[in-house]
Amino acid sequence: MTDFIIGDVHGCLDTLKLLCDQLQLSQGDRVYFLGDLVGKNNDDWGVLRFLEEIPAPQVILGNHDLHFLRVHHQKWSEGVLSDHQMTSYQRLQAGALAKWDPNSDTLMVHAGIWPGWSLATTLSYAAEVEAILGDPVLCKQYFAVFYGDENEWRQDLIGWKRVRCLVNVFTRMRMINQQAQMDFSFTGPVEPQGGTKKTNYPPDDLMPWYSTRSEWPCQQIVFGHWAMLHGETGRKDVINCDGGCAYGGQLIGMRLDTGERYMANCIDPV
Ligand SMILES: [Mn+2]
Repeated sequence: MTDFIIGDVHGCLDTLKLLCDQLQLSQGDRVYFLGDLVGKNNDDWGVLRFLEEIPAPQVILGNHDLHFLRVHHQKWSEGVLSDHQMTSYQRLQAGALAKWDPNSDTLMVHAGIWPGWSLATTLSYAAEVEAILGDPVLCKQYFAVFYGDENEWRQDLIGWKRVRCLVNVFTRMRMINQQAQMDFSFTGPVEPQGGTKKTNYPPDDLMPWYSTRSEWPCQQIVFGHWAMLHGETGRKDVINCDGGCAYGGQLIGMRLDTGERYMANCIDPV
């Protein structure tokens, strides 16, 4: 009975199989996927179908997963996908925006959480979006107004602006500016705390979302989404597991109870 986390797969099916061989999964184990299972022109449907072979897969949704759901929503709702694709679509659509593992007191999200959110707040905001994805009528309406750069969370946001802002926090956020707004343009590397400054690091008025606070409402937060961090935040309580597999890097796995890491070098075409 071991719990594992796997970072951003991005359709890299053969690399995922390599990593799963290393994890030596057995019945009773649980595997949390940190989001972006799909979406870099690799074998998206193949990865989703492979989840059938993984014991208790726990899907957290990333920005690419939501885009994939939107792209295939019409065909899914008309029932014209293949049987396997119908099942795969439904499994992805049932994914979460945030998951919390009580045994290790770990919060898992694709991109991040807003500064100041408690654990209960985070899970309830995630549930708001999950409820929309799970409602055929609301989901269709949401996908019609899908894109928006709402960059500043406020509790009094309502309607689709609220939904889009929550989705931006959970699935797109990296940097926050001095006005406490999300900056969606910077995707590059960040100086590790205690590290040495390099020239391609971000402007001084931006900081990573996880640097906005020194303590979390849980033991640790694990996230993906940010390949240029190369799996390093410089902090033990905020752990990145995106090894940039989609860019020829590694797919990262992590054991939840011990923090032990596993790496598979990407063998899929990128
Ligand atoms: Mn992402």
